[in-house]
Amino acid sequence: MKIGKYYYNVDATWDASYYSVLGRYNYFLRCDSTFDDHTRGDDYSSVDFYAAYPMGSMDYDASAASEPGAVAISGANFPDESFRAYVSDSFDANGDGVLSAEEIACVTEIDVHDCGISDLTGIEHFSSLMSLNCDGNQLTSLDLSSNTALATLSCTGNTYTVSVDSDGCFDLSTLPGSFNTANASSWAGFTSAGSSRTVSVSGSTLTTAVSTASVCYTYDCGNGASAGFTLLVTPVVEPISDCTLTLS
Ligand SMILES: [Ca+2]
Repeated sequence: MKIGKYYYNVDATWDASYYSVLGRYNYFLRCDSTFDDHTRGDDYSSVDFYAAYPMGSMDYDASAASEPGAVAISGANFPDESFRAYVSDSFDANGDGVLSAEEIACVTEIDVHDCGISDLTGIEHFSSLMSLNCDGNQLTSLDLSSNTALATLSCTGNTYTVSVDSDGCFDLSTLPGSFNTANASSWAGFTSAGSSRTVSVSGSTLTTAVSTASVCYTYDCGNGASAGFTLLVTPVVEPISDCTLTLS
């Protein structure tokens, strides 16, 4: 089983620590060094095997994720797959799939430019973050209200493609992440040639002319920061109905 960057022995879950906890089981996954009564075949103990499948350096215990201040590197906490992979590769120093309070405290800079990220949910856990570069992604919103140490933000060139219906309407609540209409302002629409087009927002519905190719807005990220985002608009081509082709 792979957790974080390391492999653990799944068969060690069988009464793994029965004798250490009187009267009940305490399941965990053993690392290689504490599973010394297990015999490996040659194919699974070679230098090449260990290089390809690095073993955990300590037993995995899910209770580690419930330590004060610890955050599991999970889909629930970091929904965007690319951002989650970046967090795992960059900040999970011991590779246990969990950000400890100590690991979180070490994170002062995040540079995820051009990573194909559409949702930076999870950024709120990095309370020591001082510098964030998220240029060139597919972000449509950003909440930095918990990043009170942030001093430098670069958030440019974020574009996300949306489809409007034949009335030029789009439901903003379907954007990834936690887009809040109340935080968006200065709406502006443009044709592909750069001419202005009217944009109106009512509730979560954005309405614009069908000829609009892009919609720009300013977003209040909290904590005194703001950023500009762009929606690239693709009109839906609806099928022509009630059409009879007559051959003569
Ligand atoms: Ca960790």
